[in-house]
Amino acid sequence: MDKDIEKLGKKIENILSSISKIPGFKKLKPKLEEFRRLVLEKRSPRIIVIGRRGSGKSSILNALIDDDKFLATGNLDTTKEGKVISISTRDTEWNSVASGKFNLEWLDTPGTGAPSEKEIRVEKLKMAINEKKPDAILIVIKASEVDGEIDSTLTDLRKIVQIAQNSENEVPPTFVVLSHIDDIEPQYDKKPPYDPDKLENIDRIIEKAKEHLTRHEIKYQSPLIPLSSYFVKKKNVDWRYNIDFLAKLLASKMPEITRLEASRAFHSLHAERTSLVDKIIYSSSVISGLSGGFVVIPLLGLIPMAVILIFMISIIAYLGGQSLSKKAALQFILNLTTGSGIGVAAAFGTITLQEAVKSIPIWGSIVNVASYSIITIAIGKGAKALYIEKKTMEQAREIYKNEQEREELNNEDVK
Ligand SMILES: Nc1nc2c(ncn2[C@@H]2O[C@H](COP(=O)(O)OP(=O)(O)O)[C@@H](O)[C@H]2O)c(=O)[nH]1
Ligand SMILES: [Mg+2]
Repeated sequence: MDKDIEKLGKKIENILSSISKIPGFKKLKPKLEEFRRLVLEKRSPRIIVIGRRGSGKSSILNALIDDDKFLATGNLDTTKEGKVISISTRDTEWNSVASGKFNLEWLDTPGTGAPSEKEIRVEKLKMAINEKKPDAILIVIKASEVDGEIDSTLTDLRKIVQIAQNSENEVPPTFVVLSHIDDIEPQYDKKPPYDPDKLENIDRIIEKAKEHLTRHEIKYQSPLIPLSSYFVKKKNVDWRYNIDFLAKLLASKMPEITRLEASRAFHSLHAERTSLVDKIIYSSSVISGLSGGFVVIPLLGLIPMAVILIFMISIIAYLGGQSLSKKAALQFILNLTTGSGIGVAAAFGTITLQEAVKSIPIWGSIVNVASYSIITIAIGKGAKALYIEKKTMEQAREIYKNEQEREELNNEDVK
């Protein structure tokens, strides 16, 4: 699927360079440049997580992606039939952790470890960082350690942190997480929101951790993040604390080109996904308005409008965790705009994509440049309803109809 989006993205690049000569493009350029970075140049975020074994590194990833089984804690988890239901990552190297719903580059490392492993691990980390620079670094310290063995932990982690931060350009944003925060007294108070006495204890731990970090000369960005990653879906237990805050912080501090994959992966980022979708719809409407019909784009294969719509729908569905083929995206347009695309659907097996595009009724109804934008917005909102807001096709159709009528009225006013 990702391949399809990439191919379509190349075609959108073509369209963008063709329309860059049109008067009126200049004013829209900043928005379209933003669209280019967010969507066309998107790539997976690369995150380094540093913390002792058992500090909760894997659990943080699980909590962010909302899958309590994804990364193994200890031995591989398998079902009775022997099917692996969780994966484990190799330490101190880049791992592509991915499912149908997300793509991340993840490197976790337990510190330098025993003297026998020390040099190997340092070398491994240097190699990994040479290969790919991290977009963010997370240092994980168990909250209960702050009052105890933190000195030995920080002495050990410091070396690794400094290597991870080593970069010719900018030091990647580095955050410190105080994990297992639910274990702080009073222990019966596990599920947020916490009582005032627990919050007071947490504040005290944070202040103390800050002193330790300064003394060990570990550089990081404020604020320190008290965190709980503990949740077990099957038992209906959810003690997660500040996971949504961490997700937001990461997504906002990493490069713009990682935003789309970050907001796809981190489950709590509903608002970020919605805002991205709105930007995608807006930019697509601008691109289809400018390219509407009269720009000849060599070697495109399909009419520009079809490419733009198929790309827009595919990327919206992708953000919603769904893969669509080009045909499925076209089918969606048919269902949305006519109420039933069954006839053409049946024919999809025997006709080409180009022919199928021509059979979609909206093409005939497009009369002026503004209409191209209107149709794009209306279809985009329909896709948003179905794939992001998880509404029914019926509701999406209603949204499409209203949107189109509303925009047409606005357009009349302007005239
Ligand atoms: N109560 C509680 N347990 C946690 C938390 N984070 C991790 N754990 C547990 O601590 C153990 C080690 O966690 P894991 O994520 O495997 O640590 P890693 O070795 O750093 O990857 C597991 O049993 C987790 O369920 C947390 O925030 N609260
Ligand atoms: Mg782990």
